[in-house]
Amino acid sequence: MPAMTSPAPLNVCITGAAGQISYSLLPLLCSGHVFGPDQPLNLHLLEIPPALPALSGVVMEVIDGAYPLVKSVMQTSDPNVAFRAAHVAILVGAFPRRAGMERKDLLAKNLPIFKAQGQALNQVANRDVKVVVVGNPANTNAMVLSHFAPDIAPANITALTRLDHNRALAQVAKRMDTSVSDVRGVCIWGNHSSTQYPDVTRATASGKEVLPKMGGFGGLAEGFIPLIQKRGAAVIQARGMSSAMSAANAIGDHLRSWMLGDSRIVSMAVPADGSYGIRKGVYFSFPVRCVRGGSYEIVQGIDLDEFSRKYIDATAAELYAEREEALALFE
Ligand code: NAX
Repeated sequence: MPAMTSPAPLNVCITGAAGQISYSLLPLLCSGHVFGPDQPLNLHLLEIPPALPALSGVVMEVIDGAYPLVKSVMQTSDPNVAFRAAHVAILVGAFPRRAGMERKDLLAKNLPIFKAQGQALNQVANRDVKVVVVGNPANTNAMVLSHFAPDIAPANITALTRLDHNRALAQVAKRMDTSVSDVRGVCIWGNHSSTQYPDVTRATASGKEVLPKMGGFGGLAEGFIPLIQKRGAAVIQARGMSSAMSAANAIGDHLRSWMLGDSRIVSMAVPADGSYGIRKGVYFSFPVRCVRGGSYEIVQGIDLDEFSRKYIDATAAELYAEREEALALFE
């Protein structure tokens, strides 16, 4: 019988590794849930210096998890060390939004972080590194990162809108009294912000149209759409902290679909290429189809009604404005 050889380890970098999302994400990665049960990993964990003591506790827990797939764990505060030879980079660490801060202030605080991380990725990461930006404002942070990483293909940099996608799937399944696995055709357009457009106008659940059950366009506008747009805020209000378990699960879903392929249409914020009239230069969430081996394509040919177009234009306008603000800060 031929000897079974396991694949070479994947170098997976997580930034903000001592934070709450990372704490929920690490068990999913280490157990093989995301990259497969035979895929060994080298973990590269990045934190800012004040959080390194907390990170060393997280590392002890990873070791104590005795995960057979984890071949090594590195902890550092230097992006040039953390991103070295990275195959996958999960950028969770970001400057948090404080009370009274506007989106513009958040952008200004995060720009230097994503500029420095883009430059480091460009220098030391694997040339085909797959990047998912989670830290907010995620779409525009991805745009900044890509700008400062000119040797990494822009399509290899993405931002997370899978949590919004999953929230929409779950609410449709609940209203249609069915399982999430029977729901098709849900997607998120635009920015991971309160302007995002969770689109269920063409969705089906167990083959049945969803729109009539959701109260038609009026019902969507009054109920479903604001529910999804404000779900993150509702979790913060109830829990006193932002979504972490569901965010980690969504990161796992995003990477699994991207790396291993997915028969369903999913949502990812990716570089706009002119599809659906969205101008190049922003990272925009589209419905995408992922093909095994790390490629994806924006689903084409969707006939958008006037109702959807209005929401898509509004979230695009927000991203164009964020891009202008970021470009002004580059000066
Ligand atoms: P935490 O505050 O628990 O953790 C963030 C960690 O990042 C901290 O340990 C901090 O020390 C570290 N950090 C800060 N700057 C860093 C830098 N320059 N390099 C490396 N590490 C750095 O936040 P958590 O709840 O984990 O959320 C992290 C980010 O995810 C936030 O920006 C949050 O807004 C964003 N989210 C994005 C979501 C999405 O769907 N795109 C959903 C969940 C979440 O709200």
